[in-house]
Amino acid sequence: MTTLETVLDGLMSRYQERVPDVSAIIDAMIAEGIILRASDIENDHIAFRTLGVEHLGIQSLEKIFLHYGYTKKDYYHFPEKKLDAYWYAPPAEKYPRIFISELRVKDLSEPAQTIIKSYTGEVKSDPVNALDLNDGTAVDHFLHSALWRTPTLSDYQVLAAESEYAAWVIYNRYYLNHFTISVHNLKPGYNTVADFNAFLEKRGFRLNDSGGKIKTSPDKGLLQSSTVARMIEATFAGDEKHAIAGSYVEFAERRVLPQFAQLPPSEIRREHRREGFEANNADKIFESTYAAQTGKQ
Ligand code: OOG
Ligand code: NI
Repeated sequence: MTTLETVLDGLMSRYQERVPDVSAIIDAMIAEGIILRASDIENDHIAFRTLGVEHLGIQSLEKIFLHYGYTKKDYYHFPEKKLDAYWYAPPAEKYPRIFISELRVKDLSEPAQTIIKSYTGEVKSDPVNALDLNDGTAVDHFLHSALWRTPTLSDYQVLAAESEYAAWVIYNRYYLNHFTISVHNLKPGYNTVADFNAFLEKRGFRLNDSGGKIKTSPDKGLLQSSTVARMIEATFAGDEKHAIAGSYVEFAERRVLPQFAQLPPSEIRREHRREGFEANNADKIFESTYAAQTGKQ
């Protein structure tokens, strides 16, 4: 296994343990005869959330994936949610794209910034610089260990009132936010987001309906949907327990670009389909962990 594969495997196994919908969806796909085994799933992309403060944020986390041969691509900005993001193209088609977003902490209120910095201030230098990136086990451990003390429930709640994203990261840190099932190469009846959504809903999965259940790019080439994050029991400082949003699962359909519309289906590869992401789709997908979707405070 390459170092990148060790890191990706570690992310996926922790994510699958924490997010029961992952196994439930894979099992439903097998039961429905859509795939034979989990490894038949094409992972379109994975996503992380970060805090834009000194020593952390995109500039820190991205170093891991740039080291493994990922290429930094387009920038996206989300003014209302106070977020910035980039996507990264993988070194080979068999690996997922990566989407990393970052909270513009300096744009939050003073009280929210003070809370965030009381935690992130414990990080005195960029932790990725201290990592041996060729040691996959060390990187896996880093991505699943605490960079700051366990937050208090009251700090979590104050943050959530201003930025649900901030609250999510203060508790969940670099846990994978989602992986994404690529639907366009599945068999007919399941190979569009519309059809796949129908299958998911028939099986009882709840979809994020912010802006509609199907998020479509203006060029109509990228269609996305996602489940609503299930609540997980979080243990805050002082052993206080409270249910908060965990992670979710996303679905993506990348249509063939108009200039390749005449290609026979057997010749269609990744480079013939719509690439990248779409800010308006992403803006709504972020809400998969927000109370308006999860239905919980
Ligand atoms: C990421 C939301 C955006 C996409 O594919 O556009 C996204 C998040 O919730 O952190 O995943
Ligand atoms: Ni996504």
